[in-house]
Amino acid sequence: MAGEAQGDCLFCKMAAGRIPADVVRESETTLAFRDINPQAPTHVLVIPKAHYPDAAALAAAAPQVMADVLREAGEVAAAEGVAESGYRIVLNTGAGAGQTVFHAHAHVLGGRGFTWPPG
Ligand code: D5M
Repeated sequence: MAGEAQGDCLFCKMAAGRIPADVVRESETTLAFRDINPQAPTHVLVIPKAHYPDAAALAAAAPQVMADVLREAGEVAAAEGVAESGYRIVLNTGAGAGQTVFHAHAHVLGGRGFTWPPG
């Protein structure tokens, strides 16, 4: 059922504290931790603690939690000192777009320049 922890999900295990995470922020509904393979000086993932396979599914089933994720992304950017210079929030959705972990997450990338279109 939507939102229920999945036993084989890496980010569900991190949300439950069963796999270590380099946590930078936590709220009642979200967890923010550093990406293990950073693509920018600041690269933090913000996840809902509950399981949804991607951001669109999260927004459809729990729009307030999606709003929490985006608010926390902004708080991370401010805390990391990248809000002024600009930062990127990325929601890879589907394997074809580069999603590799099928638990919704927002990438918060900052601290360097960005090009458009993205790769
Ligand atoms: O992004 C999934 C991201 O998850 C990718 O940038 C690596 C990151 N990742 C994978 N395992 C870990 C652990 N254990 N800690 C921190 N970050 C991790 P996607 O958009 O699905 O490609």
